[in-house]
Amino acid sequence: MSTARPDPRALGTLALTTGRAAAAFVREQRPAGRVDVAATKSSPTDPVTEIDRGTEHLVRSRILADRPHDTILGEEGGETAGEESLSSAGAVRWVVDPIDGTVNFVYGLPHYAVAIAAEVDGVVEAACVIDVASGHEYTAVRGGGAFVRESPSRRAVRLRAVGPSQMSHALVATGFNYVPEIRARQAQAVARMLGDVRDIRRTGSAALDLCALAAGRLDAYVEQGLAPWDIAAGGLIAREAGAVVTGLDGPPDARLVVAAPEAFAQEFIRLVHACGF
Ligand code: 2AM
Ligand code: CA
Repeated sequence: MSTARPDPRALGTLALTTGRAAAAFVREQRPAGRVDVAATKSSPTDPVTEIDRGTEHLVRSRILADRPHDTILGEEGGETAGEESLSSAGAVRWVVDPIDGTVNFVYGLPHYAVAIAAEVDGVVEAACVIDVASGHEYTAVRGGGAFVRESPSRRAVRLRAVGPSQMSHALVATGFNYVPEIRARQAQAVARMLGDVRDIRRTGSAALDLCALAAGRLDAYVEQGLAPWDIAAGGLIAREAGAVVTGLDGPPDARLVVAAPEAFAQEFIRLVHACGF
């Protein structure tokens, strides 16, 4: 089947309307207080996984209702191939994290997000990250800039990543993998970095860290052990706000994600390597 190359703005609109519906679902499904994961050991899945799955199902249904031939990669459901082979020109793959910041979600810390990215021929062309608790909507279309709206009715404000005047003033976000041995190594690298920067933040949501960098609320970001759905949407938003988002020897992947405003990126990347990330 041959398709015209999809319009990235139309993909962005579908990402945003879908993300809004998904965020509303997460908001409505989350019980008050701390989600008691342990209390439901007798059931086959815990309530968090249920909400995760329900949210991803909603996202998949909405996208496929509009674009039935697309491929979708989601944290919960894995990759479901569309009728359109990914090797054919103009093929679209959606990369979906139904809840990024799961531990915050469990504890009732208001810092978790729905993240949706649309790739065309393997390149992220449109993305949205919705901060579920605040309702803030971060969006980007490749080449068109990154924006935030405080709510659907508010006007979109352009985002601009801002670097620090010097390394010692850099506020750096990071995260730790769930695997104990990996997080111990990450902690050593972070400990080495602490003496060179203003301070470290560990917010628990990679997608929102990248949006915060885009909005100038952080100076840099480094993390290891992430999956494509953690970084696809936030990565485009950070890039479109003027940040470099890179990996160990090319694009970011599970081995390394580093992001910093363009003017500060090379210096920060050197520090990341020197610290042993
Ligand atoms: P999650 O909330 O969807 O699990 C926190 O540092 C960030 O890392 C979150 O975005 C979290 O995503 C992600 N994360 C932590 N450990 C991970 C792992 N083992 N695989 C993939 N993502 C992980
Ligand atoms: Ca995630």
